[in-house]
Amino acid sequence: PQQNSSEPFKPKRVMVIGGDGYCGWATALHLSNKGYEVAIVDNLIRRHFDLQLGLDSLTPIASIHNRLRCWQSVTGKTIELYIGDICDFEFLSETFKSFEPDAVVHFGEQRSAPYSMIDRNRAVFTQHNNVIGTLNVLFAIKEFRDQCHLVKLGTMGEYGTPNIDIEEGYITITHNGRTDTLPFPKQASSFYHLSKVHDSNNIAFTCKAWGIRATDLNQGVVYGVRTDETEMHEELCNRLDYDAVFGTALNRFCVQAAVGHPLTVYGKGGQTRGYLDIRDTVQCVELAIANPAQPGEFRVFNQFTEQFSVNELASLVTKAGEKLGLDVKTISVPNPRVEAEEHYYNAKHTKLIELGLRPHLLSDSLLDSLLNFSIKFKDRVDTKQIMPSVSWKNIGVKPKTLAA
Ligand code: NAD
Ligand code: USQ
Repeated sequence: PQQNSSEPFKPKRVMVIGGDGYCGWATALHLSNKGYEVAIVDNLIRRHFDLQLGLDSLTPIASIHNRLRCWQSVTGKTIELYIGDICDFEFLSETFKSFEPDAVVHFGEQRSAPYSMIDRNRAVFTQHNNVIGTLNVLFAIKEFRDQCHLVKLGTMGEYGTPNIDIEEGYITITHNGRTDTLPFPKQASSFYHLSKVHDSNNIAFTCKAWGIRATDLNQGVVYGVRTDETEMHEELCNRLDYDAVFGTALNRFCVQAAVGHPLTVYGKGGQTRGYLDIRDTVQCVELAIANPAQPGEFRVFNQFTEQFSVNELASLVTKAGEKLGLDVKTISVPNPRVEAEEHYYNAKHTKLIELGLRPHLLSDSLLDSLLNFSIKFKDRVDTKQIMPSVSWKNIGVKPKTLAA
């Protein structure tokens, strides 16, 4: 049944698409722990990418079925599971009709920039999977659950690195004497990051045309692995990627330091991005759900807590590693990407703070804990997966297997 739009909107039932992944798993448990009724929707394709490319998480991860059985035995709480592809509209319709979500958190995309730049096939897959998946979610909301709030994971990378301050979604411009508030210009720099721009445009349009309520969370790079809930049992442990395709900057540097591999700074290392602790990812999503967008509103939040250059991260990890007796070196790797290596960067990020976010800033203790965590699992590291092998310039139509 459709919800009655005259009643105050208090979300209780949350569908987490991509709930078997890094951000989604932590978030699904957090929301379940906070008393929401949670369903995970995932086609497990991320586990399949790892098999195809010969990669693995630093941490051993249980199957989604064992993860959920464990969660129930530890907390007594049940999380529903729907295994399937959101690009399959029939499957998605059934999950909507069966679960009747008040909010959908959509993490379920191919999220690696290097993956999208391996070859033509991966570029096309990434844009198809991400753009069509999101379009299907929008149609499902319109058709089956028109008051449902879409909380969509976007990326800070949609904005690129302009030579002006980055606003939260919109910028007010005066042009030839007239003034308007317009979407902030987008300059994404991979087929993956571009898929998020296309998603944002589709969501903005359906908010206007159909009255969908949506929040686009332009998230920065996430680091860390532990959250209160994944700490409860070893079978609830989250994944931690350190390879050059799915591993992200700070997580990779901690694992590199733990195994004695030099830190891989690409190019000049002045590349600056917004970063946040995974404990803040779950907090931000919870805040967005608890304070829904209005019908027809397309809200954009910049979801990160601090900005760092790659050189700054390398120096922080070097210092933290030395305290643990590690000898940490840094190398400059020829940049496999096409991106500015020295640039202005100042991105606003106040809207989530205004909603009550209390950030976990990057501290010595977090670096210490992430380094110790990496040391604990260092025998699982395949050092062949550390150096980058995907080049933005050399992408072509020939299918690649990416043997290290
Ligand atoms: P992840 O790859 O660990 O998880 C994504 C999950 O979505 C996987 O479990 C995968 O199987 C599932 N999925 C993908 N396509 C699907 C489909 N068509 N149908 C059903 N399930 C599908 O990624 P993550 O790091 O958890 O990122 C989650 C979201 O957050 C992504 O949208 C990503 O763009 C965004 N994000 C991540 C980061 C980061 O640093 N990890 C930073 C900013 C934004
Ligand atoms: N970098 C290095 N050395 C490394 C790895 C990365 O110098 O070993 C540099 C990259 O060149 C880039 C920066 O660090 O300039 C960030 O790279 P990354 O791989 O950590 O992150 P990115 O490719 O931007 O993608 C990640 C997630 C993606 C999310 C994005 C947020 O995989 O899903 O959208 O972070 S953002 O960067 O804000 O767009």
